[in-house]
Amino acid sequence: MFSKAIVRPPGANFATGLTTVDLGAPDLERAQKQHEAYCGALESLGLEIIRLKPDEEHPDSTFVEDTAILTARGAVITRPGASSRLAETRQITPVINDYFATVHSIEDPGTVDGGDICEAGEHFFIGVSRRTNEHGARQLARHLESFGYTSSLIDIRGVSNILHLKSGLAYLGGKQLVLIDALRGFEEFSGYDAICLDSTENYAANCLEINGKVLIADGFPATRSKLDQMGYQTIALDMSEFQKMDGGLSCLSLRF
Ligand code: CIR
Repeated sequence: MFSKAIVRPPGANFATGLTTVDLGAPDLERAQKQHEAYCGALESLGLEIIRLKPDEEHPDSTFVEDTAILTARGAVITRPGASSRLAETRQITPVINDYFATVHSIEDPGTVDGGDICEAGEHFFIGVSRRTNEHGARQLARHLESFGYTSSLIDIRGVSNILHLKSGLAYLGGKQLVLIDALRGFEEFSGYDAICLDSTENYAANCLEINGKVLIADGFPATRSKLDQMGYQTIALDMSEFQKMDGGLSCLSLRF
């Protein structure tokens, strides 16, 4: 169960952030409204929202998930793989220190983006990507081991069209994963049940199980109905402006 979520609304410079998708420039006002609706959904699931101020120096800082890995046994401050995002951790560290007794950090030359880290109960999948390098992945694996968790590294550098591991993977509890086709072949997922997505709905893979419900991006009816049919209670949220900046549902919060 989660009780809190750290969020940071998008700042005035949001549209100047990094993106690899060609969906046009985001509309700030719409993004702010979508962010508010996201916070409202988290509140409706019982989470207290820790709302940080927009950070006008870092246009991607609304994607707070990339700056830390939070677990029930301790936290790890990351070292984001994009140089324009490196200093975001300076702002998040004091907030994490307020809530966690044990806080480790990823050190140079390691890089880790939180979007590459998928918690699956006692196990963590760590994506090695264009943002998370092998140094960072191994450092994180050691920190997680010191907390008593196991982990496996998933090299997604050859998988096209996903920025982070969780752009194509979600864990819904038990043995249940949501997976895009391109990730199905990894043997690390073989002991799990996978909900596989229609290729036109890959963006919906970044869904978020919170306290018994599943947040899903709006506009992906096949995925939503698959989840509904399996008995999940879904809440659909409009994510259009964040999608334009390569962001998904998970990246907008740090949950613990
Ligand atoms: C970036 O490229 O870093 C941001 N525009 C998007 C980050 C998305 N983060 C995530 O999926 N965890």
